[in-house]
Parts: sequence; structure tokens; C-alpha cells
Amino acid sequence: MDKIALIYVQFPDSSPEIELKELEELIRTAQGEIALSFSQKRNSIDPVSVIGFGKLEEIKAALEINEDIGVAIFSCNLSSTQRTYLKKTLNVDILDKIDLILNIFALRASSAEGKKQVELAQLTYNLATRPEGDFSRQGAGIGTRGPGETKLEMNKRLARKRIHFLKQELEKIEKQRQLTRKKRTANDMFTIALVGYTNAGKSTLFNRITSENVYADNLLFATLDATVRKCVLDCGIEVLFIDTVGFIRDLPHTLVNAFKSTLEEATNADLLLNVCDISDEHVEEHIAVTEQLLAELNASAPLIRVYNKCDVSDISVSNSCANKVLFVSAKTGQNVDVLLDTISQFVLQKYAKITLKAPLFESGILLGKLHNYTNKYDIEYFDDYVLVHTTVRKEYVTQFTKYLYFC
Ligand SMILES: Nc1nc2c(ncn2[C@@H]2O[C@H](COP(=O)(O)OP(=O)(O)O)[C@@H](O)[C@H]2O)c(=O)[nH]1
Ligand SMILES: [Mg+2]
Repeated sequence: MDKIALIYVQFPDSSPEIELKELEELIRTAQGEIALSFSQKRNSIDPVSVIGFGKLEEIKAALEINEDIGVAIFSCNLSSTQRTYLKKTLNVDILDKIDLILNIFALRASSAEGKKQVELAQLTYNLATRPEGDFSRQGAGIGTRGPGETKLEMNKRLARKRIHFLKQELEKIEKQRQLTRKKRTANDMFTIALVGYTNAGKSTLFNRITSENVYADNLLFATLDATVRKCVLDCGIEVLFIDTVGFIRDLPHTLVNAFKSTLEEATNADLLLNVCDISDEHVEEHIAVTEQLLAELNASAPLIRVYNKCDVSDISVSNSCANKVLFVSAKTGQNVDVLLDTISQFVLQKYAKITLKAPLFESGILLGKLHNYTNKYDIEYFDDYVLVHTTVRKEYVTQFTKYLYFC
């Protein structure tokens, strides 16, 4: 965890409560810990000191006492001049909200394309907002994370070349994608992605669902990626749950492509849970934005709207929409069982219970083949044949036509 000083700048039209909550969530997601927090009301940003020279002195003094804080995050966008001055005065790394968001994307980008998108966005933003001397620092902590192979000593000239290269590469990938759509591999598990705005409660719901249905080898997944966990549903089928970064309020337009790359797992999911915060007055707008972007990304999986935080809301949302609607509380656990039942029903629609019959001498071949699709089956031995009871995705049933005894 990197220790952070958060500096929130409040303008006359700000909604401090919501904005601060979101910043805190973003910092947590970026694996940072807020050690000090400052807030300053301004009508406009000072072109040099951002928050005023007096306030800056106060922060400087506090940072001198708290030597373990290495990063200051400002809630407003910073120019090159401001960064230079702030860094010189405060003597810590200076980041703004966009840097923070890009850091999170860098952490989450997993595909080659996603990494390139994020690197492109980072380089473009850095070029526009950083002085030459403070240009490129790639490392492990907040503010220094990058997804690509960016050289440590990169300067602006190299950055422009790299941006040109990345754009060309991304164009190629885009053309390629139009030719080949991702094919499902045989042993792909059913995946369920939690999407929606930050602060809607995705991670809380993710933890509630996956900790109550923990699977023994979850640790394996946990070490690989804390945002993917394997569970066994009550219906007996193994599934993967994926937590996503989530939509960020007022996401700058320049980051949209990089943001989309963080949703790539979601676009391949078999089922989407659009987690919404029912206590947020903008909930309907959030739903619309989320579902529209998913459509743009060709995420064709069925979607369940999950209205979360029903413990703190007495709004009765109309059930008129065509999609399935569920009211839950990730915090108290209310209705989470109903949600899991609904998920099970979706999953079961995709799977078939089958019984296979093979002569004893062929049972090895049959099981070998079955292992490509599932590790869960019951086997009954008879004098000269075996019966194998199992569950596979419906589209694979035809692979076993020869042995099909009961379906
Ligand atoms: N009252 C209430 N608060 C919740 C509920 N679910 C999540 N929260 C809170 O909402 C905040 C954001 O939750 P989080 O899971 O981090 O949201 P995410 O950004 O969507 O992953 C946290 O402070 C949670 O404690 C809920 O069902 N009821
Ligand atoms: Mg989260």
C-alpha cells in the first residue's frame, strides 16, 4: 500500500460528499491508503499553486512530519507548470485524478490490446501535462505504474514516436478483430461479470457471494488476480465471478478507449450483473450509460439489473422495465440468495445433465474426452459397461452422441 495525501479542491458547483467518496474508492482500487486528507474551497484554480500558497504551506508542513507519504493526489486536473511547482514545494510525487484513473487501468489491463490502449492514454496525457524532466517514471507504485514496456528514460520525442507506433498497432488489432471473434474454448467456465458505477457496491457484493461459496482452490485465483474468483453454485456448477473497475463519474472523454479495455473480460462473460446503487439519485442515468456502453462493446450476454443498497433506500423502483430486476443489499446480505438462485437458473439453461454409457474397454477413452469439458462426474461400474453422470454445456452434448444414454 502506498501512503497518499489526498488534496480535494471544492468548487462552487462541486458535490463534495460524492466526489470524495469516489476518490477514496479510486485510491483504494489503486492500492493506495489515504494517510492525510485536505480540502480547500476555491472559486477557480490558481495557475501556479492550484489551491493557494497559504494552504500549500500547511500541506508542506504536514508532509514534512509524515515522511512515509510519497504521493499527493489532487482532485482537479493539473498542468505542467502546476506539477513543477507542486513537486518542488511539496517534495512528493504529484498526481491528479486522471493519473490515478490511468493507474487503475494499468493495473487491470490484461490483454495486449488493453495494455496498448492504456499506455497510449498515459503517454498522451503525460505529454500534455508534464514537463520534460518529470516525464516518464515507470515503477510499481501509484503514479509510476504503466502497462507497457515504456523505457525508464523516455523523453517527449520518444514518447511521440511510441504513440505513433501504438496507434498503428491498435489499428491492426482492430482490423484483426473484425476477422476473428473470440472463440469459446471447451473448458471455459461460465463467467459472471459485475459491472456498474464505482461505489455501487460491486466489490462488496463480489466478496459476499464469493466468500460464502468459496472454492478450495480459490487461493490460486486470488493470487493471480483478486478480481476473479471461482465458486460452486447451489446447482452444483462451477462458475467464475469477475469484479470490474466500474464506471467513473465524469470520465474524461480521452480515457474512454482505455476504460473500455478494462471491461474486456466483461464483454466475454456469459452473464452480466449491472450493479446499481438504488440510493443514488442518478441511478437511472447510470443504468442507461452502463448498458449503452456494454452494447457498444458488443457484450451480448444476458444482463440482470441488481439494485443494491436496498437496506438504505425506501424508494420503490418500478418493475416496468423488460429486464429482470432484483433488490439486494450486499452489506446485510438481504436477497443475495434470491440473486444466486436467479444466477443458477441462467446457468442451468446453458447446461445439460447427461448420462453416458460406454463399454468397459472404452471407458478410458470416454473419460479422457470428458476431461476436456468437465472434471465433475459420477461413474457407475457394471459387468461390461460404465455409466457416467455429468453436466456439460449444452453445445457440447453433441460431442458425446456416440455414448449418450440419457439427456
Ligand atoms: N448501505 C449499504 N452500503 C453498501 C452496500 N453495498 C456496498 N455498500 C457501501 O458502498 C461503498 C462502495 O462499495 P464497493 O463495493 O467498494 O463499490 P464498488 O465501487 O462498486 O466496488 C462502500 O462504502 C460499501 O460499504 C449495501 O448494500 N448497503
Ligand atoms: Mg470495486
